[in-house]
Amino acid sequence: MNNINDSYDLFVFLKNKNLLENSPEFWWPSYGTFETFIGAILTQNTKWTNVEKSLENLHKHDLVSLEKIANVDLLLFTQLITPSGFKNQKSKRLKQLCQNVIEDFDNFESFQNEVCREWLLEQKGIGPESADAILCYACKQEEFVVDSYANRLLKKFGYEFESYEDLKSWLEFGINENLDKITRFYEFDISLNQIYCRLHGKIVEFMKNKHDID
Ligand code: 39A
Repeated sequence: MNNINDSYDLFVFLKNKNLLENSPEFWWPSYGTFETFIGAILTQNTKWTNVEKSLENLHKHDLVSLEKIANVDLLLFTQLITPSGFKNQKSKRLKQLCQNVIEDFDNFESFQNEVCREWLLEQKGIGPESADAILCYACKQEEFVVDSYANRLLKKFGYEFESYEDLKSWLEFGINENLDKITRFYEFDISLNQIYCRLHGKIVEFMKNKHDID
């Protein structure tokens, strides 16, 4: 079995497996846009393919904008996001969330630049994983997303973590400690946020495609 001492070892283990060859560069489609903000909520407790169907419906109705969702007809919105499940809860929460963003930040660009984890965690229906997904993929902030895939992969390597925050710290620490070495793997300038995106994406793809650790 491969010996994984820290998240740098995990990075090296996943690096040459071509796990992102069919994905966008920073894995999450439309990285850095409002679409990832909605996707981070829609993906709660459902498969990504269902999220894609909801996003397609929203695009067809030209509703992928902060202002439009804040003012959307709730019945129509609920109908359009039905494929991603928990439709009544998610539509109500997403609409309210968009209204709160406008009230506190005025527009999505200011939200991207100014929001912090604490603000997100105060919002109804946003836990640590959704908060970090929004910060990492919609706001390009240096926050690693921890999900059940990361938990299950590290369990295979013999690790168990007591909390979300413990696993997040473990994932971030090994990367930060070896940042110079990691950036040299890339032929282009890559930021810490982008390294987090790619490593998180690799973990998800590795687990979804049922690869083995041997
Ligand atoms: N579970 C997931 C995903 N699976 C995903 N992609 C594939 C592209 N995203 C963006 C979020 N959550």
